[in-house]
Amino acid sequence: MKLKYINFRRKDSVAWIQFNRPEKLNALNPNVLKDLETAVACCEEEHFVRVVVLMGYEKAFVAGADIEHMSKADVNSAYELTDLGLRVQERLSDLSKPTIAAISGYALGGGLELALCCDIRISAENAIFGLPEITLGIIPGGGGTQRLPRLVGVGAATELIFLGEMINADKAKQIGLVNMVVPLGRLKGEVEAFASKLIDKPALALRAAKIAMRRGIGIPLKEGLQMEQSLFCMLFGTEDQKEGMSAFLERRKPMYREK
Ligand code: CO8
Repeated sequence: MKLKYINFRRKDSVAWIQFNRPEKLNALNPNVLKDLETAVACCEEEHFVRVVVLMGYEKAFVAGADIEHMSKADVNSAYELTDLGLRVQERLSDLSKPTIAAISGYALGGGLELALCCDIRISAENAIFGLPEITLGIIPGGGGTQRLPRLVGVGAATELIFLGEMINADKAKQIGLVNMVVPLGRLKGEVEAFASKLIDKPALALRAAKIAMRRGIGIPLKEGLQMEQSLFCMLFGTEDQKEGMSAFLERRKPMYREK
């Protein structure tokens, strides 16, 4: 697939979606977002893709929405931009496969918000995180006020959103924004290692766990527990459940099949 603002490649069962607008630190404009949407849709459709990685390059994951583009926006065009952004984010966050954000350099504003849509965030030591929207006279418009407090708690999120200041990778790890921090030179290798652990897991159970957590967070606990029960019981109708439990009893490594 040839896209202008996204390099898309697949290695074995892992799809790598790399932002490709380095001269603007991968700032998001409608064209970048549409290319991202195409790449994400392709990952959903291609059954041999088991894990999806979102990445930038050394200096920037994504430094936010394109401020030059937004500087000309009025209320209607702000709606258009955020409608598109939210649609792409929904596709990313609802992907039926695990997603990993491999973050190096700046992950700011809309860039951090895309990373928040991923299941796992692996950060290089040089990563810088922030929601600087307040410094531009606006607030986060791609889920920052919603997803960030859910992930790191209201206290830490409020500080980031009110002050608009940037934090480094260690601080991001400390507040639970990222799962791990690794040296920049090891970022790709660590992401590959994490992805291969996921590939070894039963795909349907991973999907069920993702649905249970993502949907569960927005509904009352009682309903969430019922949903978990349904998904748990549904998995007893799969080959993978039989294989997983037989392998345990036979003291061998399970060989999962269902994709
Ligand atoms: N938008 C447009 N251009 C940008 C952006 C951006 N967000 N970030 C960097 N650039 C451009 C610069 O203008 C510069 O271009 P040029 O060379 O043509 O002048 C080039 O990228 C390199 O950037 P700098 O020279 O500024 O590089 P520095 O190393 O000096 O600084 C910084 C790096 C600190 C990251 C700095 O570029 C910066 O502060 N960027 C803006 C960060 C920001 O405020 N981001 C939040 C934007 S608001 C937002 O994201 C709202 C989201 C709304 C939802 C969208 C739906 C998904």
